[in-house]
Amino acid sequence: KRTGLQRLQDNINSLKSVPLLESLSNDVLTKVADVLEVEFYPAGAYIIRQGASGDTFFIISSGSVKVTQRLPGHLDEEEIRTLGRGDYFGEQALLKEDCRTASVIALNPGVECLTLDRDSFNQLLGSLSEIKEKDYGDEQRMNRPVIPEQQEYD
Ligand code: PCG
Repeated sequence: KRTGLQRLQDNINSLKSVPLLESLSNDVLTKVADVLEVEFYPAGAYIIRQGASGDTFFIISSGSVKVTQRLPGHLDEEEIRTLGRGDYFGEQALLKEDCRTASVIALNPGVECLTLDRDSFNQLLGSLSEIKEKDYGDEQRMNRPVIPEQQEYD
């Protein structure tokens, strides 16, 4: 049977392989490992729904996810990118105290995430420049002209 201390050490070790967290001191990493929760999502599950409110930050510890966005003037959701082990998501709604700006969907055969709540995220990770300076290129995507095949004609 694994003790709490062994689990904490496992968590610290897996956090050390996350590029976002590379610059953190052992002290902060230990605090992150102490507060994080492990969550599992089956394939197809909406981990985040665009437009919903949310208070959770996610780091993928195994599996991959699909990020989709509804764009003005388009009927369907657009697939933006896929993210995998060591990638993170869900920081935008926490930084701006706003709604989720995209949907995130678990891919085959399921996804395991390390999650932090809003307060822990703000305290421990909110000041990382990688997070503050992240630019997904949403502006360009929103302002892109609608190409003819996607327009509807009478
Ligand atoms: P959040 O909280 O808005 O929830 C959806 C998440 O998808 C978002 O935070 C980002 O972490 C993540 N994401 C990944 N790629 C993109 C992208 O191109 N645009 C946006 N807005 N979010 C993205």
